[in-house]
Amino acid sequence: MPVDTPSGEPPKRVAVGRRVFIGIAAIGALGVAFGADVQSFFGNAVGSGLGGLLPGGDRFRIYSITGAYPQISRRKYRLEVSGLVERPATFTMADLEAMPATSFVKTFQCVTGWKVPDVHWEGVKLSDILETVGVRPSAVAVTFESYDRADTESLTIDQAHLADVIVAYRMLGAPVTTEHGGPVRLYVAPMFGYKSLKWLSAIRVVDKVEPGYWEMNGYPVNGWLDGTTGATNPDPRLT
Ligand SMILES: Nc1nc2c(c(=O)[nH]1)N[C@H]1C(S)=C(S)[C@@H](COP(=O)(O)O)O[C@H]1N2
Ligand SMILES: [Mo]
Repeated sequence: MPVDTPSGEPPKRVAVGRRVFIGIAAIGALGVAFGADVQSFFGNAVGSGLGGLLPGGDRFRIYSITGAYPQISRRKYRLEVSGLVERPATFTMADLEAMPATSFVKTFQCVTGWKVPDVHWEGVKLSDILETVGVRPSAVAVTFESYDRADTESLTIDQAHLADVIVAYRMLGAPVTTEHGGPVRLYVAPMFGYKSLKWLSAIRVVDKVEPGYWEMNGYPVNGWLDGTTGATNPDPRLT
């Protein structure tokens, strides 16, 4: 039940020209289905730092720019990798699962303030995928596309090679659900949640950083959780 509400994620500097739809799927400690108004109140309250006082604390808010949750079966899922690479490739679920898996536990943080501690993630390192296709020397950045045909994201080549940037197929101890961006989403562990694009459809290696959907709406391109804007970033092309 997507809810037509003004953006749950007010932009820092740039006016949002369109509304962001926030679908509500995972709510209530007891599985109680709150009404949309109550939930959007929680969303706003959490964004203003009251999250710990409310029953919705420590829970994922399910976001979808479009209001829809693209349904892609594991059998039909494909990840296209192209651009400035030696061997463009299309990965199936089986291809991804045959690659070395990496897993870790980390607090998930949305830039609006809500966070979920101790989230277990599993998938393939983005760097392993990039190695498989062979990144050309002219590569500067990587862009990501979603099956929702709305969200886009980008990382520099150096960021894309960090060991905790993964193409995730398991989350919270189970296959990534449709609401959370399954069967495959990106998880950029060192950055705020908006970098972790859901329903990942394509990875393109490109020659410049292309700000994604949330960046066009005012969020920093370098969404480091520690708030730095490039100090920990080894790539001077980014700042
Ligand atoms: N395709 C897509 N990916 C997305 C979003 C979105 O709206 N659409 N929202 C982002 C934001 S702002 C956050 S905080 C996380 C939320 O992940 P969740 O919906 O699994 O809780 O997804 C990110 N990835
Ligand atoms: Mo977010």
